[in-house]
Amino acid sequence: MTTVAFPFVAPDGLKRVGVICHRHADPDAYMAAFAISRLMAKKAPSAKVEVILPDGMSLLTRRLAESFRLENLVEGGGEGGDYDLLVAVDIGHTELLKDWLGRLQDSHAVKVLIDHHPIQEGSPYDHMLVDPAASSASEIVATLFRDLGVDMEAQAAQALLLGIMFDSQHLLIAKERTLREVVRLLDRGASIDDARLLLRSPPDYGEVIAKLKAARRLKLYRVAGWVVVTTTVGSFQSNVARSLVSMGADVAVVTGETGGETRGSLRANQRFWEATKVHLGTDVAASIAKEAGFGGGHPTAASFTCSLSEGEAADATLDIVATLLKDQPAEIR
Ligand SMILES: [Mn+2]
Repeated sequence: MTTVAFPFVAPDGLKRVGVICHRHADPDAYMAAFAISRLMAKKAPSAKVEVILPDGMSLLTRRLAESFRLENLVEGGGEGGDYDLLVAVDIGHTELLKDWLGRLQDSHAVKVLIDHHPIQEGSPYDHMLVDPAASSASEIVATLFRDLGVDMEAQAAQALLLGIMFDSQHLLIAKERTLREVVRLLDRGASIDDARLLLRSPPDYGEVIAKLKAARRLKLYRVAGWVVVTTTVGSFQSNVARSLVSMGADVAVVTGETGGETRGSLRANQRFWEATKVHLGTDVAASIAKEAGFGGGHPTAASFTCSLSEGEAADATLDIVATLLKDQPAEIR
């Protein structure tokens, strides 16, 4: 029997529920999944709820997961057999489900997506709770507790606060609705000081070296008055792109070859997005990946994978940005 509200199926009939994160799960995906497992424990106490990590988690997530342990954490393929309900959280591109995309498509389960990334065409879900205006998947889950009238315990509130803070640059880019949701989480017993402490990472020298190498190889352009930088590095592309934007670049394009493919990470500042309406996810990453790869993301943060070399991918991305800005890139030496 299907119902109109989450989980879109009568809870008493549920035996096995899977909550699927994206590959290399970040704190938003993991904490949203953690809170959903708590929500399901209340809605369907007799169901076994598994949180599924199709392809690992980030270092920070792994550290946080020690304080937010899950009873049934499935890493990789997991056990066989089917589920009654599958909830995918914070996925973005279905490609990020890795092997679980096939499992999901073949499953007889009711399939639900909870996401703040734009909906893709041909999504394999029966129901979608998608709100691209939300800061994070965690924010959507926080709202869900309220809508369903499910009591939220302090640990679930803390988990959701961590997810929201991670995806909103520690609330720096949080909108009013997000801040209101955060206050509700604090009322439920979450602590903002604890969240800040937990999200602080010791320096990772692999990342430090990647950033400094990328800085050494940096190419600098002026395009329609904007400062666009490109560089190549084999790892930590998104962290490198983020730090280049925090140094003042309007747009950063970081590409690198790993395991026979090229990954690209794109970042822009809010000023660039507001003035140009060039959407790094749908206009740039999706377009570079169209020929041979996949890509997408948000207006100011996007990524792609493609079969071009890292240098070609950086040049092609720069060309797309320049075309959208109706200008030629002028290299600054
Ligand atoms: Mn997210």
